[in-house]
Amino acid sequence: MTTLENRPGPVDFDSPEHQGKLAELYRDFDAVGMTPLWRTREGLMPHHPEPRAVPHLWRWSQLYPLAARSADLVPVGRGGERRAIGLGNPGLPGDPYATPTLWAAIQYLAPRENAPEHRHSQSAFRFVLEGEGVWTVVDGDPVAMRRGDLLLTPGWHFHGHQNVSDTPMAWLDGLDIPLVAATDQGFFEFGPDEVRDKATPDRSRSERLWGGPGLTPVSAAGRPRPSSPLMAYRWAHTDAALAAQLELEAEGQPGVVEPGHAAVRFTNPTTGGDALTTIRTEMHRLRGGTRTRRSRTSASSVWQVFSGGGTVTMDGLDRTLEHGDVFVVPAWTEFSLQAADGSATDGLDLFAFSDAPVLEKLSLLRTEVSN
Ligand code: GTQ
Ligand code: FE2
Repeated sequence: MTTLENRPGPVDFDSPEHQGKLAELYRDFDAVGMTPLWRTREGLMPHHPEPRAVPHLWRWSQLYPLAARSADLVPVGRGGERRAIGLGNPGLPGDPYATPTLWAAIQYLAPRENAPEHRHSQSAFRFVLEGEGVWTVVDGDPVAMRRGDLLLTPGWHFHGHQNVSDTPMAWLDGLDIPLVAATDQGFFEFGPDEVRDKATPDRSRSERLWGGPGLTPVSAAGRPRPSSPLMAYRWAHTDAALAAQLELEAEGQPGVVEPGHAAVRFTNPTTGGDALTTIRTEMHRLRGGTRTRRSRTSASSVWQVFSGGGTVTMDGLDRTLEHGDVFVVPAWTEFSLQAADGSATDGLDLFAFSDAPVLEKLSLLRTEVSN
């Protein structure tokens, strides 16, 4: 083998002859699609994540009216499938993606509108900021969508939506569309043009079977499923769990994430893990005046202000938070939250989703907390 040490004769690396040969070699590499690592290592293997996605915030006061305008101009139907409008990160031009792994969209259904059934390998959830009157029908099971609820559509479950009310309704969709695209895993099938079960029950069949706290049907016990069989996580339960954490804190008992900061994760009752295989979903509540520790994580996340107000700080830049605002925290971005204090909007409730479950399964998730 030839090494630098036993190479025959000295080589003058600076000679014009050598430089010419080298340029020729790189041209010939390029012609056959070969790329030497020594010319690209910094880009391919950075010392720490250098996300292309940037911190960004969309105001609900802009998103909602724009979504409403599209309802006057664009019908919902077979083909387009959904009146969903993706929120594109300015650092990912050309792709309507919030982060390299996550799709976030505002979906809008006008009164009496019906979005046809379909299924896809991408996993989805809906989070409801405000309103009601829509049922999402998941594998034939009608699931009511109301303020503060999280509704699931795990991958390859048929789903359609119908607005049975006389008012429009808009909500936040989250999907793993970019992850599925990057790994070439997209499968899609049309279902019926009309949603299969037009009933509008208060509780879905999935909630009747799986909605008792700590209660697993014995017919299904001991059989873990990849994603949650419970399709709805109701605001009354989420709200009570967050309130209880802060009450326990006031009593000097453990439970909160950090002082003044309560949080719950939406989990799969058959495993205790994340409700969806590819997307972590959580609800956070900050007591008025609370500032969270500064942290950074290799997961990328999208947040929506559910109620209250405050400030988010990303890479040292503050942005004020108002009702419904949606913001992106890219990978490895220093991040903290502050809740408003002493005003009409005391405290801060936020819904959050991230790609953390994917990174955890691949042993890629890293998190640092500063103070
Ligand atoms: O509601 O089925 O935002 O299939 C993107 C793709 C929503 C949905 C989106 C979808 C849906
Ligand atoms: Fe869908």
